[in-house]
Amino acid sequence: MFTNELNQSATLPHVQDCQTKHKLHKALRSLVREYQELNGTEVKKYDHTPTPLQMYRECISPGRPAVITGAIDHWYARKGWTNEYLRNRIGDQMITVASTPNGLADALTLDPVSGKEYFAMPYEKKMPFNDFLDIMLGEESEYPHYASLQNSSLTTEYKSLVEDVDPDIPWFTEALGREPDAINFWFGDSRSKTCLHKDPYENCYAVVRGTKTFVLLPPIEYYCVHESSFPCATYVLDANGKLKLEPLSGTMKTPCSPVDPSNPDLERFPRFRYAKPITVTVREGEMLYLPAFWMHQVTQDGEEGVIAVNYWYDLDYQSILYPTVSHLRRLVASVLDDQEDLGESDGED
Ligand SMILES: O=C(O)CCC(=O)C(=O)O
Repeated sequence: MFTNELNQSATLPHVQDCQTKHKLHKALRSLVREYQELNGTEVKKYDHTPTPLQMYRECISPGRPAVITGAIDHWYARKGWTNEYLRNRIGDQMITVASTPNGLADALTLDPVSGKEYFAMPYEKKMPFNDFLDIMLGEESEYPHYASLQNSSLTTEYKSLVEDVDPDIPWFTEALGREPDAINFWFGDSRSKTCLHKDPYENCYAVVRGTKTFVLLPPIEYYCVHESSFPCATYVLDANGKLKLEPLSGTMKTPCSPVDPSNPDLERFPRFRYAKPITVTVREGEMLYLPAFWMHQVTQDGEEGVIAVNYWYDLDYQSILYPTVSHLRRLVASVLDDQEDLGESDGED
């Protein structure tokens, strides 16, 4: 009788559901562990520019990050981008600057007014480059400022500086067989931080001034980052010139990971304990190769601000990476976390 009851309960849908979920959790943890055992947490270091074949075999094909020294030594920008030069060249030009009260753009943020959590986008304003540079050099400003526009900003807003760097990373272009899609110019200081996210691009990220620290997680550790969908809001100025969050109308939600990988709250995000975050410091003159879909958080440090230029190359959509990552996201979100579909958008989220 007792055995029969047990057998019956085992066939009840909610019990089956729990068992399936338990098996899935176990399987996903094995996947993460196996990848970690095979790859470790090593980041390759090159003290010279690698050949295209070396780059392809050792980094692009296995999807492993690398730090390369000496790749941008020949750029005029390396020594030539002094404050004086930048003022002469682009000082009067209007540039787009992102601002948030806490220095975190595109981040999960608790709105103190409504008590709700939003995916918060920064307040974007235009200002002359000279005024922005004054802030980077220490002039007081109420909020952090970050020149971090990502629509190939170097070739649009900063096109007077284009000649000071290479139009592509030649050995990387040859390894991949295509030209970069976008070249971005970044200028910020330690008050601004980029939260954990991933991009559908192969990324060659060169630091021209200061230091950037990346916390990296491979796409397989996607299981660990508790991605979820949140309503969106944008920072706007209120009547007193203070930043406040304004929810976006409509029902659109944006997926994002709420975990801070440098200081994870393991009670709220227990799956993060299976992750093995890799911290990489990229110094002036160095370049980071960041493979597509690797999750990354970025902080920066430098006395006169931190300048970087990065090249985004489209990933190879025919490789197994894209459908695998999409599948992993859907599996974790819809089956394990009982969430709505995260959507097909695999953009810069
Ligand atoms: O430098 C930063 O703050 C962010 C860089 C980044 O997220 C990227 O290059 O994809």
